[in-house]
Amino acid sequence: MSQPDGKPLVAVVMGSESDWETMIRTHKTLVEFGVPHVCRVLSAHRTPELLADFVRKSESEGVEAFIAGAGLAAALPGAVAALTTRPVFGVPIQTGALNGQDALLAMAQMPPGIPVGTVAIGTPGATNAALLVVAVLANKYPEYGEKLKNYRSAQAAKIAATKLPC
Ligand code: RP5
Repeated sequence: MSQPDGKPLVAVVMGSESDWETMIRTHKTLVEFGVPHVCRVLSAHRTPELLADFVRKSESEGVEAFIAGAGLAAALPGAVAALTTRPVFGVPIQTGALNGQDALLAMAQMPPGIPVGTVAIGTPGATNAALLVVAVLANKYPEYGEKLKNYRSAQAAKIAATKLPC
C-alpha cells in the first residue's frame, strides 16, 4: 500500500542551509525508496515559533516520522521530539570546532521521556536516518519492507562481487 494522496509521510528539517550538504543524503535515500517527504530549514534557536508551527501542522497532515539534522549545540531534534509523539531521528552534522561530537551528545543525551533516535555523525548518519524511517514505515506499508530487503540484497551482492588487485 502506498500513500494514497501523495502527501508527505516524513518531514526532514535542518537547522541551516549549510546542513543540506549532509542532509541531501537523507533526501536521496528517501527518494530511492519512494517515500514522500518534505525538506525544510528551521532552527530550534533561530526560528522556534516557526518550528513549532511546522511540526504541529506536519503531524496533523499525516507525517509519520521526523528526521532532524543540526550541528553545534544541536537542540533541533530534541525540540521536534518535544512537540510530537511521532518517532524523531537526529543527525549530528559534522561541523564546528568539535566536528559534530557536540551535536552527537546533544542528541543522544536527551532526558528520559523525550527520546531522539540518534545516528552517526555526518553523511553515514544522514543515510541511516532515512533507512531507519523506511524500516518504521515498513510496519504499516509492506512495500517499504520489500524495498529494504532488496536494498540489503543488492548491498550484499556488491560486496561479495568486489575484486581486489591482490
Ligand atoms: C546549527 O548551526 C546548524 O544546524 C548548523 O549545523 C550550524 C551552523 O549554522 P550556520 O552558521 O551555517 O547557519 O544551528
